[in-house]
Amino acid sequence: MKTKKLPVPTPDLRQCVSDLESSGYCYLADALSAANVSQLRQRLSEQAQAEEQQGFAYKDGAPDQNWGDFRDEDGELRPAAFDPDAGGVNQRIWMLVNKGRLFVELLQHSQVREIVSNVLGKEYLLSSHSANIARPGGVAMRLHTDQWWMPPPTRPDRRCLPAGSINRTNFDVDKIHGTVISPPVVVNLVWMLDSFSEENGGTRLVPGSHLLGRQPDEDAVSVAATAPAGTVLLVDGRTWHGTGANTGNGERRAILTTFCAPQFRPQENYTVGTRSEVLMSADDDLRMLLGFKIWNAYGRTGHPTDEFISMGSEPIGELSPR
Ligand SMILES: O=C(O)CCC(=O)C(=O)O
Repeated sequence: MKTKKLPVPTPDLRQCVSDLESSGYCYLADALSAANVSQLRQRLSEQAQAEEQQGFAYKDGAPDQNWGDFRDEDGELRPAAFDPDAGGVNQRIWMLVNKGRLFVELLQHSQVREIVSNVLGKEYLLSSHSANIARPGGVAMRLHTDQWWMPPPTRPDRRCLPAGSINRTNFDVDKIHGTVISPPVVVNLVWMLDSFSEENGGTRLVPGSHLLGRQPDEDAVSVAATAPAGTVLLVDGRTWHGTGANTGNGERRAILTTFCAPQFRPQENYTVGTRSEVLMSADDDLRMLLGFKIWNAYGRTGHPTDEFISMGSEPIGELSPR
């Protein structure tokens, strides 16, 4: 049987687009310079250490972490995503837009943005911008997709799970796999600040799973993302993936940036949570990513034809004629 070649790091954008389409992920080689990687490592490590010292650290990847199994309507075992109280050795650092200019600058990477636009179109939102430091002893994360909430296609005669009732452990999956599937509405980036290997917990990926139209199978066979520091891994929102187990003896630092199409709700709420100094220096592109640009009259606070919303101005309230 002829096996399909798996994506390898390449500086060729057309190859990246093609790998993303056929395998559900691609690697953009040398996306970050060595100097940039080293500055990002330093800022990230300082922030991680400070969050730990000051009691804000969020940890996961404990050996006994309950990632949660559940059975769907048909009795099939489905994986849940993470347990918020898991504990463990891996450290997540959230809301990077507020934690340093270097992190904000990553969002302007033109080649990466070109690949993302190819999937999501001209306008999209930043859904989350965080980091995951996978440490020795951290166990593998359950395979999941990054658009698990997407109501899947269905049949006219089928009773669906109400869209608002979908959660990380309760998906609606019709058994019409292979005929129609949902489009990608999310692209996830993994900026490698250390070289990724099987040993240090390189992201697990199931090549081609983006075209299966369902949530991950319990026994799916995955491969580890392996590439040098400075590479960006781009993952289609439907691809089955998760952090690998770090069985090595060094940290695997990565920045995780997720974009979603503008009609969906981002994971991190930037219109409320972005610090004022970041907003003050934001250009229109960053304001779009952060959700301040009105999309087809959605996201407005006043007139539907306004282009952007702004912070700090009091909305029109109850009025009386003069
Ligand atoms: O850390 C990684 O390699 C991937 C993390 C991931 O899949 C997630 O946070 O959803």
